[in-house]
Amino acid sequence: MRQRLLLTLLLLPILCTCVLAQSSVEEFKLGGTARILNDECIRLTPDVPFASGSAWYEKAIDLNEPFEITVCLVLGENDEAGADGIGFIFHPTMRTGYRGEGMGFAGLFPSLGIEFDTYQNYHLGDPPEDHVAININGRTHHAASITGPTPVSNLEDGKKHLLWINWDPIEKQLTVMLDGEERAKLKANIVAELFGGNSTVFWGVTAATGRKTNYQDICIKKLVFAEAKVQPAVDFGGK
Ligand SMILES: [Ca+2]
Ligand SMILES: [Ca+2]
Repeated sequence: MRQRLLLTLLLLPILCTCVLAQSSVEEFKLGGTARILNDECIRLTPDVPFASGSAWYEKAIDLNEPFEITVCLVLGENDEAGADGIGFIFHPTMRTGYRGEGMGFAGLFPSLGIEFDTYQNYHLGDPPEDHVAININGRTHHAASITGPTPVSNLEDGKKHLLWINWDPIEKQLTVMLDGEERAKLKANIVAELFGGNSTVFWGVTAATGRKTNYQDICIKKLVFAEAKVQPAVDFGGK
């Protein structure tokens, strides 16, 4: 028994170095209109027309290990007059795709995008409600969505909406919970099927406004992930 305890204690530091817990806004590379708001929050866009901002986590992560993103989204206070929403992007380089209705991942190949869309673009098949969807490889039309679009109640209420994105590499399952409810789930071998066997990706978050506007923030609660052992050279579009 004592031996087992000793073994556990010896193994503990090894296990702990695999998965890191980070929670600082300083660890993101900001582009466009994104600015640090306070210790916890980044304002991706101010409430003005035709703004776009991005925040990329500075280190690439290893998708062969679990990751967990716990953040709050604030999607502004303009409902009818609000746009466009917030998108999460996973991509081998730190490059933002087409923004605005493209949610920051349009045109990026290979990529995985999770969108929290607050503006109905008819030509992309957006439902009238605010919605959550998972799209891959930069295709933003919902006919190509692999999960969703799932309509949710109005997100543009000025409040913090708790978001939890969890990747389980054993079960090969990506789960998206918003305000305590499961809003998207994807069961797939993301590394093999989407990223061609490359488990090293960057992740970032983007937002934009158009003629309709909102301030849009992300507030970091807890990030748990494994840094990729070999960090790729940073290809930062910085748009
Ligand atoms: Ca939209
Ligand atoms: Ca809305």
